[in-house]
Amino acid sequence: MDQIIENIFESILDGAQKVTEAKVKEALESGLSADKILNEGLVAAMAEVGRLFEEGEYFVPEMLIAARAMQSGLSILKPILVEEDFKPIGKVAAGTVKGDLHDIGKNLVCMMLEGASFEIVDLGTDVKPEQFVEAVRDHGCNVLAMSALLTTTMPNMKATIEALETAGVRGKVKVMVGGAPLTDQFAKEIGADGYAPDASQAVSLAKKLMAA
Ligand code: B1M
Repeated sequence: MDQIIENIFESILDGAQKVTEAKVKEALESGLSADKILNEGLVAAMAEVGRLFEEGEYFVPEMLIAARAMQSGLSILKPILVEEDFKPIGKVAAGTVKGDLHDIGKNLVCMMLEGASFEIVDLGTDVKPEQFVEAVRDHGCNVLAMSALLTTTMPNMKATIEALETAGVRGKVKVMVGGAPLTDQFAKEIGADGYAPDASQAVSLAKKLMAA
């Protein structure tokens, strides 16, 4: 691993937000690609945070400050990953489902979709089924993107699809789902139109769903 990527990785584990920001800038200046910094530095560090949490070495406060450091690094990469001045190819309503506050993966998916010229209506976290329905109805979204990181909140994806059906708007929107505990099988079971395991595959999926 490049020394500077290692520094970014360590700074996130330490929750050292300012160091993460400085090192991400330094890495870009040294010519490393935003993609490499993102995947080998930021995303890899969060996976390690998860492992340390599982082993009882990290607790919620450590996860939280690591997440803040990761988000600061991400905000520096955003202008590079997302092109300004684009003509939208579709509108996506995105959010983390009810009861779930994890937003790093969802933000990354939004950023990549924006970079691929989708307009994003970001509903944030803890989004109730009726809020998703409202967004589809009020903003005329073509795609609804739901994220869940907790096994306990995954059922709220099905509840959202049911709410779309009840409101009579299910046929107007393609539903895609993702998040670490999900599988393709789960997506099929709940009646989603597609599942993507990561942010870049979320872009291909959204394009495929738009074309269908
Ligand atoms: Co939480 N947490 N957390 N946490 N947290 C996990 C998810 C956990 C797996 C940790 C563990 O035990 N190893 C575990 C869940 C266990 C389970 O459900 N089986 C867990 C737990 C238990 C909890 C709490 C219950 C802890 C507690 O309070 N006792 C609590 C719940 C709070 C709540 O939501 N109601 C909690 C809280 C938190 C923090 C707030 C401290 C913080 C979140 C901060 C934030 O997001 N702003 C946090 C964090 C940081 C994590 C871990 C460590 C990292 C998550 C992350 O950001 N990963 C996580 C462990 C892990 O995932 N290994 C963990 C990086 C991110 C880039 O990846 O989100 O997977 P990810 O997104 C990927 C893909 O999944 C995919 O693309 C992304 C990029 O490639 N993707 C999509 C995601 N959404 C998509 C949507 C798509 C397509 C692809 O289409 C629509």
